[in-house]
Amino acid sequence: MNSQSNITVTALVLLSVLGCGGSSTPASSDAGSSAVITIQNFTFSPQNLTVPAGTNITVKNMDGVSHTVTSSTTPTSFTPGSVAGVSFDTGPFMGTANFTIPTGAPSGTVIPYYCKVHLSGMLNRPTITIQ
Ligand SMILES: [Cu+2]
Repeated sequence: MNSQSNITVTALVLLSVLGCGGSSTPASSDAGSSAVITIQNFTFSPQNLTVPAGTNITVKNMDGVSHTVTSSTTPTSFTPGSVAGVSFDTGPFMGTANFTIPTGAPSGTVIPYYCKVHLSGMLNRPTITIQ
């Protein structure tokens, strides 16, 4: 093979590689989004969870006592409340519970939540942020 045909082969290989590079990831959709909050040793994790509106959230309680995930207006009011119309409350549960963030939840909304059983006895003051 002379140098001229080497250049031609190189060009063809480059073209075919570039030509196959057209695949793209589909645009993400909020439909079917899911996320997990874990409660362990009286601590909610993650400290802040950022999710799209419409997300189904599973809460895993690893402790041997009942907890709740209950929205409030401020991190330390320890009373049920909402932010921008968004509220949730699992009620006391052991094991696993689920709730869904409303599809209309405004982007940027930050919702504090707490445990109705233990109030300030929980070790952190977590939030959910709407993406
Ligand atoms: Cu609790």
